[in-house]
Amino acid sequence: MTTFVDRVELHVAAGNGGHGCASVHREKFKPLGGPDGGNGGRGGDVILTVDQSVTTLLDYHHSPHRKATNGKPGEGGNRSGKDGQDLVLEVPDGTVVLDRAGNVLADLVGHGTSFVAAQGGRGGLGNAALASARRKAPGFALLGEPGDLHDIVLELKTVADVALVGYPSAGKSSLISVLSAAKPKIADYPFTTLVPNLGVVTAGSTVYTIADVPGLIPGASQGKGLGLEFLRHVERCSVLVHVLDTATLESDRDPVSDLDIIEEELRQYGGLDNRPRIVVLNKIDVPDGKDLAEMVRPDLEARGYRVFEVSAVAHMGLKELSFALADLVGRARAAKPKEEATRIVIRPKAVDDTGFTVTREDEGLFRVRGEKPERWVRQTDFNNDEAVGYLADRLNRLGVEEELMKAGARSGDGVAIGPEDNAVVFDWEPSMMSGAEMLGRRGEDHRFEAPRPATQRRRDRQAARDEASEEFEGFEPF
Ligand SMILES: Nc1nc2c(ncn2[C@@H]2O[C@H](COP(=O)(O)OP(=O)(O)OP(=O)(O)O)[C@@H](O)[C@H]2O)c(=O)[nH]1
Ligand SMILES: [Mg+2]
Repeated sequence: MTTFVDRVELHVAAGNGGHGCASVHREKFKPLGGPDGGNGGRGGDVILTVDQSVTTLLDYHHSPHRKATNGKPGEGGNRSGKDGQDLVLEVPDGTVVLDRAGNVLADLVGHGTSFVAAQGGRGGLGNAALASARRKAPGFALLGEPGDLHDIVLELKTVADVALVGYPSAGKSSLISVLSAAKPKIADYPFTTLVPNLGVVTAGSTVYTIADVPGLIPGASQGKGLGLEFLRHVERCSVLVHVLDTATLESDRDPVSDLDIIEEELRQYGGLDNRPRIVVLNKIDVPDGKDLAEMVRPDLEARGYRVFEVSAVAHMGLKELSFALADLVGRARAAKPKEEATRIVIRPKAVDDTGFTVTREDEGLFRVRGEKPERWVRQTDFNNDEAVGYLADRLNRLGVEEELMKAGARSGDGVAIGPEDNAVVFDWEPSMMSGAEMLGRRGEDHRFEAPRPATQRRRDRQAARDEASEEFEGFEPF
């Protein structure tokens, strides 16, 4: 059974915003007391947060679809809808968040570090909030916006101070088991370790973490053995330890050439050159091992390595090793800039929402892109003529109409607001976008639809307006 997962694809859905409410206050003897529809609640965010007690992404492997709750709709009597609840997903320290194209969105290191992976939709304003001196009794409310939907990849890069690298069966897991309280699997066949092990070592007053990765063999960088994939778990370590086997019986191997081969694989992987390294000659409890260790020691020291002779099984040389590591870790920590004491919350970059663009796409088709116009379109209930009129007013005030005019749009041309696969298309009429009409949504090809003649459109709009105003007859100004 899998118990460790270090890469998952996760589908996160934030909550939708609740719709605003269109309602009219009613009281005895004062039947139409003015708009009192409340705002919809905000949809919940999906937030990733580092929890140091979590060590694997296994949970997300089993259930990769996660959704925050929706905001509740507003209600009459000026009651706002409740906000949706944020969904907090706990991830291991060192989780990297990527988009599907492999771009890094966030690198979550340190307990409590958070990342908003999907932002909840805004709630729609109710008609009470939409009332103004000019629009005293709006007969419409804004729709809640859909929450973000994202496919993301989580990749774990273990955060350890010290990483052990070496051939299979060199004794890496054995070392972790005697230096720390961790109890990784140990056996006399290669590739016992299939996933990294993590242990906590206390040496004097220094506490540090130590991790191993599955054994490396020549050609690992070409995918031999378990390949170099697991080396990402040593990327964050500050000290590298070469664990060399002095008791192997393979004729073509010896500690020095083992070291050269592992170094070559590390070089192929890249990015680890600046880590301080030490060499551990393991298994000196075996008589031949001790002899071999003594033989190769000068050679290794001549290459600039500090060399430790140990036996994981017979507990020899461990204290010296663990204090030397503590010293190196301490120096590395001192050299690092102080970590922020406060929790870091990383939010996706805010999109520039100040502007919009108008492009001519086709004969008689213009496209408007921009954060605001697109949001406003999402907030609009197209079954409500007044709501559509309000949208037109907002677009005009932003200057969309002016830009369309400059771009050469003429009465009757199509105007699409939004991306190609999810746009709302209007028949455009200068300074009269009210009564605009949606011709196609989501994949329908609006260009095949024959626009109605302008006169017909005008008549339809007038009819709709008459209908709408009838509803408000007898309204008292308030
Ligand atoms: N005699 C002796 N045997 C050891 C020593 N350290 C480890 N071994 C043995 O070597 C074998 C491999 O040990 P592991 O700790 O599983 O080696 P590893 O480097 O983690 O191997 P992989 O996980 O396969 O990469 C086991 O049979 C251990 O008992 C030692 O100091 N002396
Ligand atoms: Mg192992």
